[in-house]
Amino acid sequence: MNGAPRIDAGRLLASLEALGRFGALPGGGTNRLALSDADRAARDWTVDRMHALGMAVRVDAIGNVFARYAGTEQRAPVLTGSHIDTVRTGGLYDGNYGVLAGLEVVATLREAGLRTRRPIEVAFFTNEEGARFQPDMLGSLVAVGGLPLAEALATRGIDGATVGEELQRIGYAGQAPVGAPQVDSFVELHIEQGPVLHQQGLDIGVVEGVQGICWLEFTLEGCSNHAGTTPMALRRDAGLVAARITAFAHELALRYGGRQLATVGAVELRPNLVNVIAQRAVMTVDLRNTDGAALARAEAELLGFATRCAAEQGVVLGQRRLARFDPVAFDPTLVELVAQEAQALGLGTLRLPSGAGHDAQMLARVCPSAMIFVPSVDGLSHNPGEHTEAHHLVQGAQVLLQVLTRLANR
Ligand code: HGY
Ligand code: MN
Ligand code: MN
Ligand code: MN
Repeated sequence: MNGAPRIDAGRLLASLEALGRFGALPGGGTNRLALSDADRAARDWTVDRMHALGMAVRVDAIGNVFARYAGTEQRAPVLTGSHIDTVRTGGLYDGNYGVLAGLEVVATLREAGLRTRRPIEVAFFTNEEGARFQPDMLGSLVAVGGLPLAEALATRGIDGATVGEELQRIGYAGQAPVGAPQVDSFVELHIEQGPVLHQQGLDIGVVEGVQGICWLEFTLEGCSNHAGTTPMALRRDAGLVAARITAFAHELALRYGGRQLATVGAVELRPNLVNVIAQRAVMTVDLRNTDGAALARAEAELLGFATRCAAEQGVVLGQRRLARFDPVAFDPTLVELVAQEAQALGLGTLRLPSGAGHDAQMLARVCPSAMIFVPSVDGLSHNPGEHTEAHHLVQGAQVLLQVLTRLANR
């Protein structure tokens, strides 16, 4: 174990519990949609902690927040961080852990009177989840120049408000310009959100990349009619087409095998009444694959099926892409550095791809990036039961401290 200072376990764990207060669900877990009142309160609390650590804080025009712990030299910083927005059924750790562990690293270095050569910056990015506004990773995508700011600000969420309106409302329409941050490297610490590390009894995931993501929204316009008088052959049933697309997506994933995944997470029927044939259905399909070409084939096949099925039922199909990101591979040198530091601590490691999307997927476009995973008990996430054992949370933060220190002293 080299002379690196040790993470303060109690302080880290207490900060995770404290942040979990904002948007806390009655039975446990977190509902903190991006730019909601709960997100504003969580942002304010996190910025206060950044200031308390003597960090210089800036907010950019899409609401990303960056806090800098000055180095001994004026050079491009090493960046870490993640997100603090959650899905409606979130846990304590998805995103929050990477931000608070970054602040714990700074607190530990500061207490030890240590400064690295390069500054260390800790960030949280806007709307990583993509639950309220699509696409996901919106803030980091704009930060790296992947989406024009004006287009992002005009994005209307599932509740009708735009990103720009909500940033103004909660006071996070920042002054700092957006556009590829001048950073040396980016390292994101995150829970795995899948079952692999926990099943194999390992401690650290050395993440080699992030799989591709495709989010589609289908709008199906049929004809509402009486459930008791309309012969089956005369129906234009939007609900039937939605159900068939759902079944097709599931079977397509099984047929493709490998790491192909398909999820229909949202379906809304109108008028949504027991005795009325559905006039309208709006649904989403989430496709993922580590193989970019297979993902493109799956998307094309699904669109073809939806088109045919809607036509057969006399239903008008509308479609739009909500998100589309190719798989990314992280920087091999940084990936190796993560493995070395974890193994130097005697931790069990495994190299693996990330199933979930992350801000690192965007930062990898502009600087060498890597991720560190810690186990998720039973792989549960996007669920209030999301859990990571305390010793894994502390070990992950210790690995982050040592990786950041090595990078910031390069
Ligand atoms: O959808 C995802 O993979 C991430 O949680 N935004
Ligand atoms: Mn996350
Ligand atoms: Mn998530
Ligand atoms: Mn363990």
